[in-house]
Amino acid sequence: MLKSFKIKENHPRLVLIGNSNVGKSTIARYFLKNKKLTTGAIGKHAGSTVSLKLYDDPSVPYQIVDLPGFGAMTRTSKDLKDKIHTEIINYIERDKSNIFLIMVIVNGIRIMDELEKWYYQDETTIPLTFEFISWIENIQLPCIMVINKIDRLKHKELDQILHEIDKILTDIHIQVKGNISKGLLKIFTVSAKKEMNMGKLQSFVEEIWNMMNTG
Ligand SMILES: Nc1nc2c(ncn2[C@@H]2O[C@H](COP(=O)(O)OP(=O)(O)OP(=O)(O)O)[C@@H](O)[C@H]2O)c(=O)[nH]1
Ligand SMILES: [Mg+2]
Repeated sequence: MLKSFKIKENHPRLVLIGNSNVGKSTIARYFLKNKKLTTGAIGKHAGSTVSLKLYDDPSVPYQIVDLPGFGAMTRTSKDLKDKIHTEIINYIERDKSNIFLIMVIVNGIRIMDELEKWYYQDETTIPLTFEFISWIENIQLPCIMVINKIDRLKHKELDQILHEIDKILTDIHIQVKGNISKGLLKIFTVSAKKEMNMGKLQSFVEEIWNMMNTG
């Protein structure tokens, strides 16, 4: 599926990764000047983006890679999910030198259910999102975690989510770096749809972008 996508040229890229329906395409749209580039990519049905999309907007200094959702897809077999998972990892490894930041996006409305299902019922497994963050740390790329759809959450619910995420990160020995280096740098809580905290997210991406370019 992703094999048709061949990246040849050297160009800096911002990579968006996360389960289906978390809002990757909506976030990509926010970062693009030419909003038409995402036409048709934002869908109500989970799994609407089934292949890797590369957004190349001449007004943005980097390209944006919108990766296919790796889970929770309807009408998707386990084999296909595993294949997508492998393709995502292969792509990142292959394109590592071009990637200046990875955004790991989660759906704030669903994250508690996911933690419940994957973590608290069976303490030997961690949700795929955290598996990815851990893997990104190991390959020494910078990433941020973005909790989206906070417009649908009460303050108390968001606090609880942040508390639980903090706990799981501690359990898997991942620290939020808070400065510009490798690994998990920061956690953002946003609503891409209602444009809540998106300015903060954009400023941070710009900050990293500037750091990378001034050495
Ligand atoms: N309430 C709310 N809905 C959102 C937000 N961001 C995105 N959505 C909605 O969530 C749905 C999925 O958004 P997409 O941007 O298509 O998500 P995606 O991660 O690209 O999904 P796939 O391509 O299927 O993997 C759409 O109906 C969006 O309008 C948000 O901040 N709040
Ligand atoms: Mg999409």
